[in-house]
Amino acid sequence: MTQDKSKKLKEDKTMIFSTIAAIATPAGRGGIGIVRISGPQSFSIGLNLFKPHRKSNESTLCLRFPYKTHRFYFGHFHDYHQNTPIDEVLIVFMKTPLTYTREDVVEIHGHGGYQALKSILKAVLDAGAVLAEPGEFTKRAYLNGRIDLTQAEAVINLINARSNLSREIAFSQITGSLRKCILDIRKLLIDMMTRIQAEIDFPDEIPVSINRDMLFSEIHNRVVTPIQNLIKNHDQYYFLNEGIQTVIIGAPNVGKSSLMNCLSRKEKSIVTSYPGTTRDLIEEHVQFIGFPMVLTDTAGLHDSKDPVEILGIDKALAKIQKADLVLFVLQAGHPLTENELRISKLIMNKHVILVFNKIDLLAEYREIDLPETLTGFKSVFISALKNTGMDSLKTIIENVISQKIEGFHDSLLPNIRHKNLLEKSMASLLRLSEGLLSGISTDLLVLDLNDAIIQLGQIFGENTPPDILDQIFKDFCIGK
Ligand SMILES: Nc1nc2c(ncn2[C@@H]2O[C@H](COP(=O)(O)OP(=O)(O)OP(=O)(O)O)[C@@H](O)[C@H]2O)c(=O)[nH]1
Ligand SMILES: [Mg+2]
Repeated sequence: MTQDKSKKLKEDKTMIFSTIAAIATPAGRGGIGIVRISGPQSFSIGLNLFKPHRKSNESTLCLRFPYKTHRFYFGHFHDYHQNTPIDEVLIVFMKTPLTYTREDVVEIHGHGGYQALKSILKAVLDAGAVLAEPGEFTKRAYLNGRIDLTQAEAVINLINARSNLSREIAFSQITGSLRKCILDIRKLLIDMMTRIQAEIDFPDEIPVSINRDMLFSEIHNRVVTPIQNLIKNHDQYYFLNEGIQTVIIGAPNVGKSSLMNCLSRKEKSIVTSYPGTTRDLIEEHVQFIGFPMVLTDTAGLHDSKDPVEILGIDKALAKIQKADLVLFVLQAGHPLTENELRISKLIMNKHVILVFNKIDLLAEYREIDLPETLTGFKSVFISALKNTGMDSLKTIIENVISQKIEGFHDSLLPNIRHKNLLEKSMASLLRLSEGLLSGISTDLLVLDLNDAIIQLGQIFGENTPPDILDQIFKDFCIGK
């Protein structure tokens, strides 16, 4: 452990000395629910409040503490003040260091109702524990050195994973894959630093000065390229957890809200025969081939004088800018109006699917001329009213998603915090590379190298400022 890390650990000692507790399972009714305790007093609290149904007859166990570690025991959990039974529970005592937090941990598995769990928690708090902050168990796991910051962040990603792929990536990160990758890159930089430093400190003892060309290509191939790949992974996959932003647009009354309802299989948007029904943005989360998608229904785009509608149209226009995918709804068999031609110019540079709706009103298939701005886009014919053509539309959407994720077989996925630090270290490395080529003095090279090493270290939690740590753990749920 580095000096800085041990200093930080000392600063957090006051926190570590307390014993924390929280309900670890989601609120609401359930078969079982768990109260978790961690810290130096957790065993004595559990011992005090739990009364086993059968006394242990294991001769090896100490009489004062008659439980084996990591074993379940059945019995009653008691109120602290009255000493009356609250619930029938299973309890497990887990001795440090083989625990989630690396502290002594006790878990009480009671009945899942909120009142039952609240009573257990109250007894534990009355007995001396303090209520845990969100993410405090994981924060302790980090502060006690069991996991690094990338692994702690992966815990929250795993809990929040909305697609199978994001779950797989989060799990891989929990096992330390990203940490190892960054550590390897950083180790290379530290080795370079040692070589350069040796030349500065002992110029007479180093027979040949460092080969700057070799150092340059080493930095480029073994450091800059892997960092660039990590940043690319982030950019390609940012939508894994966020969801692919898909916006449904078109002129008023073409059937945008009807399409929204078909795709989300809900009566999400109001549908009427009056043009201008939808005013606000209406969002719904759906899944396509295991990927989350945020569908947004919008106000019909046209030249409106109605101040309320104008606000809705402005919101729709802003949403188009941010969208990953645009579903442009048009009426099948009808030539594009002037208004629709104007809309088509807004989406020229977007990923667009042309959705020709209301085919049920056409007696026969009629092709229409498309403006040049729209000819490159895939199109599909549907009837949102009759729910026909949806499978073809879904297939096209799935192809768009597949294209976006094509070539991604990597489980290394930096989050936005990691990406920012990777970019900062890249900037230092680029300065270093320029310095190497322009023959800058070795002392100055060391400064840039050192910056890059520090920035990479912050990814897994070395010298990470306390406010950043608070920010990371604040997003956790209580009990994790
Ligand atoms: N025949 C037929 N009518 C449809 C179809 N889809 C929608 N409609 C009808 O068209 C009218 C407008 O539908 P909406 O889904 O509200 O259209 P919109 O584009 O959301 O309209 P605004 O919110 O006003 O911009 C309603 O009367 C729908 O029942 C379709 O496929 N065929
Ligand atoms: Mg609508």
